[in-house]
Amino acid sequence: MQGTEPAPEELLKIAVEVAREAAGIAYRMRAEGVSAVATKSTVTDVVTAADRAVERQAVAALRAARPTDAVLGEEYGDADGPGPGGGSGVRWILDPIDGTVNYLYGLPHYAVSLAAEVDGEVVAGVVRNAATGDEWTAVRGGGAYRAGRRLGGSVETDLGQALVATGFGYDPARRAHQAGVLHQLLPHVRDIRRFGVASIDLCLAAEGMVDGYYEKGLNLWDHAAGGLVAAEAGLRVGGLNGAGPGPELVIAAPPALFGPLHDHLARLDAAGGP
Ligand code: LIP
Repeated sequence: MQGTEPAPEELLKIAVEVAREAAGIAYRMRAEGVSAVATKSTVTDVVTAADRAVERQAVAALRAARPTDAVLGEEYGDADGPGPGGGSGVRWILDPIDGTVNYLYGLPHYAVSLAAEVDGEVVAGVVRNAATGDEWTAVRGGGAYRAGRRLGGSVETDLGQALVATGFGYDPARRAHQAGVLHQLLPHVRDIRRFGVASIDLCLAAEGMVDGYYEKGLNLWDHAAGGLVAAEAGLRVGGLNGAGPGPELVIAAPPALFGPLHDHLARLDAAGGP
């Protein structure tokens, strides 16, 4: 297994096993009652004991499966320092509980998000809603699936008829800027949905349960796996002006909607502000 480049399907198999076990722990700890352990970037950016426990367990499982891979996790960062460590060329990108505020409040909408990156390119990903068991998977070039059904995204071509999901950061100044963008975008779309979990938002766009998604301020672990699911469902996933998806902005929409949505977001400086 080590030394030769692993097949994306092989990495997906490991990702799904690890994500299912991690989701089970998250779900059980939720049932036992959750308390915020600490705050991170702002007083509303909470981390729970479960975020940390799930990440430790998932990293240990990944280490057992592929000892020389690198792991980047939301709570403990780069286990092996910047970039692929251990010489395998593989790096796992993990959000142990995406949607921590939902998790804290008991909203059944939070996910384990795990992607495998080979030589800097995400080639496999899984997003598992730990509360409902909904699970989205993708392999680069191999399509995106949920419950054995291949996903194809929305067929909507008119932005004015589009249901768009988005999200807001933890910094009040950033939220004020995001609200300004939303205020001006709202008259140009059907409606907005704010579910609170970027990884699942991207998968709902892959399913066509929303027609598009955008958000500023995401970390790689928020969008790596969900972004592959969306791309493998035929959506365009990127930033502004040809940039890739990143902290400035992540936009995901079918090709027909990506341009109009992009242009509004550029005009409204959605990648700007604090
Ligand atoms: C969350 C994202 C969500 C965003 C929140 C937060 P977390 O990630 O999934 O889309 O709006 O501000 O970043 O903090 O729950 O891992």
